[in-house]
Amino acid sequence: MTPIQKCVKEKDTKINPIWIMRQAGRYLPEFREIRVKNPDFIKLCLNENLSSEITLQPINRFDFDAAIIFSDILMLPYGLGQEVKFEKGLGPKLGELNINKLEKINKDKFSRKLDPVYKSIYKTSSSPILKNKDLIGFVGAPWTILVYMINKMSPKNSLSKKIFEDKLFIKKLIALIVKFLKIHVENQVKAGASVIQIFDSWAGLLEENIFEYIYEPTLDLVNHVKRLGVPVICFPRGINDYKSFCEEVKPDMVNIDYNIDPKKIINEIKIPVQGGLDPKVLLTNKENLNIEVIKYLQIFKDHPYVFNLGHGILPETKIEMVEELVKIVRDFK
Ligand code: 1CP
Repeated sequence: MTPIQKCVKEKDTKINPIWIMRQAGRYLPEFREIRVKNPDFIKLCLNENLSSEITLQPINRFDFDAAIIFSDILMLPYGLGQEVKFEKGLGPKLGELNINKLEKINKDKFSRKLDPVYKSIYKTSSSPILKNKDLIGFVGAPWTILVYMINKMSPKNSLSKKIFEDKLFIKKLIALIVKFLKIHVENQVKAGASVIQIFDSWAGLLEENIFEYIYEPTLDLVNHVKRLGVPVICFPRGINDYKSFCEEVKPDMVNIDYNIDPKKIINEIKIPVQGGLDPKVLLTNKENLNIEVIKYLQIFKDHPYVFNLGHGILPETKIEMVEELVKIVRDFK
């Protein structure tokens, strides 16, 4: 059994597997080297050899317990035929959203468009360096994908709440997104992903309709992953109430964000937990890192816990701080 599977299925508290969100990314010089030669981000994700190589870069360097496939949550709208571009400094830019066109996309066409992602998973999963490690496949949660598809850019840049007024349209689009997320997840598991993580990066935007837009569609997707026989981790970033999220959606594991008090979580949540550490702590110094990391490890010492951050690692993070982080986690217990 792989480390995360052990944590989920056996509720093993003796080990704290470690991996970090965005572990294959711009803080790694070897990633930057490939990235400058490949300015088109989507094309890079669709290059199965490079995507596989990038996926393994952080494993080669830090011996993490899990790899996460180098891809993006926005490959879903791309697979549905909506244009997706990444502009330097601006983040993603999506093209026109035409629901009539989207409704004409069938399963085969979608899967063919994303086939390099599945080939990359297949190739990576058979790599000897991943023996006894997890290979995590992932998707964005229905709500977060909907936000990007409708807003056509990161809500960080600008967001008009007005775009969520047409409830009928939203319901229709969410149903379509869920249908294709299920196909995307299924293809990833068939290709060799041993765990699925669902990123709901913009769950915190929603103040009402949480049941309809977050809990219900995510539960539908979570049940689908469970039927495929692999553990499913949810990351509802920024949501106020992790307790009711876990009770309603019932993931196998929940990733907490860095604004959440881990002491509150340990009293409220029975399922295995992942993450929490503020990625900014990695920008401070080793003494402070030690204090903050030990805090999480102590709080979760009798709880199945996968060490991770409370959001993605920042590009300016120093390699030696990541090395120190792995050492602290491995030396504990
Ligand atoms: O070089 C670059 O500029 C590319 C940066 C980059 C990378 C390395 C993007 C653009 N995506 C990725 C890969 C990626 N994205 C991975 C796999 C690699 C790994 O984790 O090691 C994963 C799991 C994601 C997930 C992802 N993409 C999320 C969910 C997690 C989160 O950060 O909240 C989201 C929201 C995206 C969209 C996205 N992709 C990239 C950008 C700049 C954004 C927009 C973020 C925003 O709205 O601010």
